[in-house]
Amino acid sequence: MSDKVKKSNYSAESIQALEGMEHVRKRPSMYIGDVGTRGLHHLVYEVIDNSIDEAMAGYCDTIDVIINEDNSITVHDNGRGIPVDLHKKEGVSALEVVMTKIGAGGKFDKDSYKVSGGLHGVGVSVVNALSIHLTASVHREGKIWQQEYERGKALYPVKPVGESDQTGTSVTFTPDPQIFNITTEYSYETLATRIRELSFLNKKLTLTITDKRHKDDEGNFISDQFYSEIGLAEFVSYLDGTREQLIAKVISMEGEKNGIPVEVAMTYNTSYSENLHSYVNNINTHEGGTHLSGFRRGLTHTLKKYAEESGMLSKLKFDIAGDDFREGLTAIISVKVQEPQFEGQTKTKLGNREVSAAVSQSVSEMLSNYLEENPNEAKIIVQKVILAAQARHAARKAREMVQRKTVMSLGGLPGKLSDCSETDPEKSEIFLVEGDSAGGTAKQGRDRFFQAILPLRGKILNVEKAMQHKVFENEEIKNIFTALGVTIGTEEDPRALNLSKLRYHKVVIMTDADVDGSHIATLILTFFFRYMRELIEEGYVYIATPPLYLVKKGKKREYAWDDDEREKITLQMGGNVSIQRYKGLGEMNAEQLWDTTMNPEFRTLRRVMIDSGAEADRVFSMLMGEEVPPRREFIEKNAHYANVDA
Ligand code: 0RA
Repeated sequence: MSDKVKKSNYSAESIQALEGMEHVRKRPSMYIGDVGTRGLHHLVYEVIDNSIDEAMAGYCDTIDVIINEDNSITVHDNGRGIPVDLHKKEGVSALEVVMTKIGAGGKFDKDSYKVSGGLHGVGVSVVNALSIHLTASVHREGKIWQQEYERGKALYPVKPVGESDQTGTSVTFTPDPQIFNITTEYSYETLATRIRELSFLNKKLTLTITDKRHKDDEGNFISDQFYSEIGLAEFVSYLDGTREQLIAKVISMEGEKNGIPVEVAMTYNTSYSENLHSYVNNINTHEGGTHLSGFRRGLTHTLKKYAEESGMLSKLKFDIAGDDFREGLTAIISVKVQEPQFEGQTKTKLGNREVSAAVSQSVSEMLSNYLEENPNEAKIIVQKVILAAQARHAARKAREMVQRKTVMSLGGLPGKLSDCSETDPEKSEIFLVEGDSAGGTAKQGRDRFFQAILPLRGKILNVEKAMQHKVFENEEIKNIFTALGVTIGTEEDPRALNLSKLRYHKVVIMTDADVDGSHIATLILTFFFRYMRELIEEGYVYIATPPLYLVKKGKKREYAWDDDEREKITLQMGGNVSIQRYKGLGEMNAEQLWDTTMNPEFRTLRRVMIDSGAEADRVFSMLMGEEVPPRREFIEKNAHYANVDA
């Protein structure tokens, strides 16, 4: 490559960098969520994250955060200092690249845990772009290096401004009021809360926060120092401080599975509530995700197994449910994932499928060791679980007695409907199941308290091709209307759909995971789209996702939802496995169907949404018209993962 070409490449790249920075200023919400107080505080977290990365790499043990008098923020760390030497590809100082190039980040070390995908990890350059002024100072190689920026643009090349026998990085930024036009005022409490949390999540790291805007009565700045010697266990004690503990010491577990570090701390208290918090790369995953479901599965499995083997359940006449294992539980689960995929409404739900099994196995191993080594605590926990199960059972019986009467007196429900006893639509679900045999399995497998089953005979009428009166005369369709409690006609409009008596807020289409099943699902969706469109628009319609495979080896059993997952599990089990392909729901027994597809704790429901009514209209008429279409693809493309947590 000639020099000339190289030069033009550089200028092209610097133009790109500039465009990147301008894009951040044009669309700040795309990078930091919003430009209100949340986004404003997010800037600080972003800068701290970079220092935390340096701490996680083992080079930094102190991070100081200062709210300056003028409401600017300084974050200082005692790490190695961001490199200041020439970045060969960019032709400027590495520091300048980190500060001005969107997506460059500070992550030169490939094996650090990138915090990409969520709100964090967008890079300190984003903070720079959204600051009216920023100063970066690096103590490194005996000198203090400095560069300043205005709205992301460097004011001069990196230069030495003094001598230093220390190393570290210091960033001071002033958020741009043009961007944060509601407020640029920082809240000490908000920042301190996050910093406290970070200290629990990163043990042996000293974090301080100082507010130079105010002095206390003795003339000192308000300041807090956070340090956690043992991390998550202290977090749990902190959270459970006012609750009566069942076991003396917080259970603390640390392990790694398939390259995923898993840390859990948990305890039981005398309350009836569940207090679970989960983190991925230090980010609070409010919406949960695969790590959380993996934890729940590991916990349930291990405690259940221990309880059964200990003989403590021998007198119990009913089953123990997942909830029973978590009554009075306070737990924190923290995982580190190399390339996290964040999903959900607030992008705080972990989507990585592989994490679920890693966490569940890790938790199972660590917890069974704990139970073996601490038989007294184990006994206390199992007793608590049994008590929870008994209480739940008694409460359910009482509710069912009352509700059975109301359901009977209602009358008029289709004979094929196996209704649930719950009468609050918000808590009720109905499964529309293909065929009587799968319907029978679903009926046995369900939780009859809140799950109803309506079996549908074979292929329901293709409403796209049928005249309206045929649709309303159709037995299956009449059954769906009456089961759902949906009528046509309101006082204002005799032809309007009336959802006011809708009996279930989750209407779940559960069909075989094959082409025929997809076809039936599409027929039902077509009917909903044409005759009960609001049901979809209100977010009540879901598609169940039964697994495709059961992989077995010895006593080990794992389900797989696609071919990749099946291969992964096969490898994990060390090959030589037997694989069962589920051709239909009917091949699963009731327990398997519950475990994989119906249990709110472990299932994935996909909520059907209409992105564009016009496009949906086009697709349905195309799909259900004369041509034989790729229905399966359609369903997969159009059903979005729903945020359904237990
Ligand atoms: C990569 C390499 C090196 C330092 C850092 C990143 C670093 C980044 C940040 C961001 C905030 N504080 C930081 N501290 C360090 C140095 C590599 C070396 O010295 O060889």
